Amino acid sequence: SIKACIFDLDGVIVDTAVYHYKAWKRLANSLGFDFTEEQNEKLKGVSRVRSLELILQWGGITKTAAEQEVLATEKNTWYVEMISHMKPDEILPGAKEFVQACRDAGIKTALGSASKNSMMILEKIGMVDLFDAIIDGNKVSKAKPDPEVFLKGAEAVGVAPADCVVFEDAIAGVEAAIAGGMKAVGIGSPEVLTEANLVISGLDKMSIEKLDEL
Ligand code: G16
Ligand code: MG
Repeated sequence: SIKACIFDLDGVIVDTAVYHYKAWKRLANSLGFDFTEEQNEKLKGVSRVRSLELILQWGGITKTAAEQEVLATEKNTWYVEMISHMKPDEILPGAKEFVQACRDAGIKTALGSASKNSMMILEKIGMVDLFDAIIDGNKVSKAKPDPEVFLKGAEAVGVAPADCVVFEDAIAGVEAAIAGGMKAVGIGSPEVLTEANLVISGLDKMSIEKLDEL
């Protein structure tokens, strides 16, 4: 039976994609090209450095590693300014309730995010104390679909991977969960998250009973 639930942050607990989009668009525009919402979709769950590489590629621009670091920092400064205004009402429907339900049922909870800003977001939305472990971009070296972030989460809460369920909105995240020997619940559309054991539109559609069916 399931002993731990590991949650991705962006797209599962909150929707920060719009803030990433605004910050990346501002950066692209400052470099003389545009950045669309369609392109932003492809950056979900992708690390900051890799996202920048892709954006520069789409813009047909080459930058040195040192220049890329400056640009990534610039984007992050704009992004952090926006998320510093986040409020608990930005928690996605049912997310806080389901994480709490897990805790009430004796199931361990962990965060498994690519973001290096996860702590700030959790503080702003008032959910820091709902996670037994927080594993994010500051603690991992290999990006999803590598299972590192989820394996570290499982280890931190002392649960075997086979007894863990990962909640993910990105294809690479679902792949990471499966690669780590865990169950995966996709948040989004079944046509996209084909490898997931179950796909739901949001955590408001999840329940402890459904965990047992996985
Ligand atoms: C999130 C977002 C990605 C973002 C990444 C890194 O991943 O989905 O778009 O690039 O974090 O964020 P930061 O620049 O804050 O370190 P996740 O894993 O929470 O879905
Ligand atoms: Mg995500």
